[in-house]
Amino acid sequence: MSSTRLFVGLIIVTLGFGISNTIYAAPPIARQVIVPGEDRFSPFAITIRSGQSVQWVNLDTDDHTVVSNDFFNTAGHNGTNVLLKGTDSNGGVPGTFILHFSHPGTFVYYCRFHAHLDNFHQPAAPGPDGGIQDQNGNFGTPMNGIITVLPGPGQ
Ligand SMILES: [Cu+2]
Repeated sequence: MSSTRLFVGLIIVTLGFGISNTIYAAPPIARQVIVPGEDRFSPFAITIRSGQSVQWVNLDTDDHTVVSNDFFNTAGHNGTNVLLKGTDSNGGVPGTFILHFSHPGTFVYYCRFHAHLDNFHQPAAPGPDGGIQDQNGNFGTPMNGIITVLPGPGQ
């Protein structure tokens, strides 16, 4: 092998390591779930691919939480119970939280401040002052959401 070919080969190997290091250090955020200035996750349901990440962003002034409903969850991250700070308790900036999903399944979650699980493991509104408010001022809908994780490339 000539020294020129060896040199070119080393550059390619070096570039290859650089690219893969970048990918593994910062998995791309595929989708965001926003908490607007009220007690709900938006959108309620999202679909991603295995290998992708979801970022929650709390734009509300109030704190919220992301709690996994492990009776139904098959996409991992069982036991998730994270405080998602609102701007009032986070120095004026939205609190954020990221989960990376590495295999297909379903991730069902709720906010424990604005929903609780009933005897059938279904989210229920805490009422009368929590959850999503309807046109009549009633808080009948619990704050919850669902992520469907489809197989990723090559799965
Ligand atoms: Cu909440």
